[in-house]
Amino acid sequence: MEKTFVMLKPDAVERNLMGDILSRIENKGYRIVAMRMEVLSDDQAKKHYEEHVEKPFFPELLEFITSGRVVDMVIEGEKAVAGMRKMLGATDPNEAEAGSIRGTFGFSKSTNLLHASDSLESAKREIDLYFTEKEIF
Ligand SMILES: Nc1nc2c(ncn2[C@@H]2O[C@H](COP(=O)(O)OP(=O)(O)OP(=O)(O)O)[C@@H](O)[C@H]2O)c(=O)[nH]1
Ligand SMILES: [Mg+2]
Repeated sequence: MEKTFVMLKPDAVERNLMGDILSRIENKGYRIVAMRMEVLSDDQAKKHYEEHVEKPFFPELLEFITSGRVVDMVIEGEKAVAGMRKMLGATDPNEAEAGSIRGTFGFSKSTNLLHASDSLESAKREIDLYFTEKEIF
């Protein structure tokens, strides 16, 4: 069993896609271990996306990810890290597989609905950023 970190981004919440996305995750058989809605501070967003802070697109990413409510989640399941990335689809929704979440609902690379950890190592780091050990049993 693996745990991974997933975040519904402000566009997913704003567009009332929470239910659709959560039911896909549940229908897949993954367990939603922990979940919280919040508005990220600049500081939290910089920690979350630390590998992108120097990238040219970072100011746009920072503005977007702090622009509204997000939903932080820990998802558990067999091979859940790679499995959730597959469910998301490619970063650019216009290149994402048709059946994926981004491929189904998304249309813009900068507002692509959700985030999921890209490796077990990132999952551990990101889960620790958002949840305490006590919350993720
Ligand atoms: N405008 C713009 N945004 C980008 C570009 N590359 C990445 N981003 C944004 O930055 C986010 C993080 O980039 P990556 O970590 O490479 O992509 P990802 O892992 O599919 O997306 P996340 O799950 O959000 O981390 C993406 O989800 C995009 O919204 C780019 O070239 N231009
Ligand atoms: Mg990423």
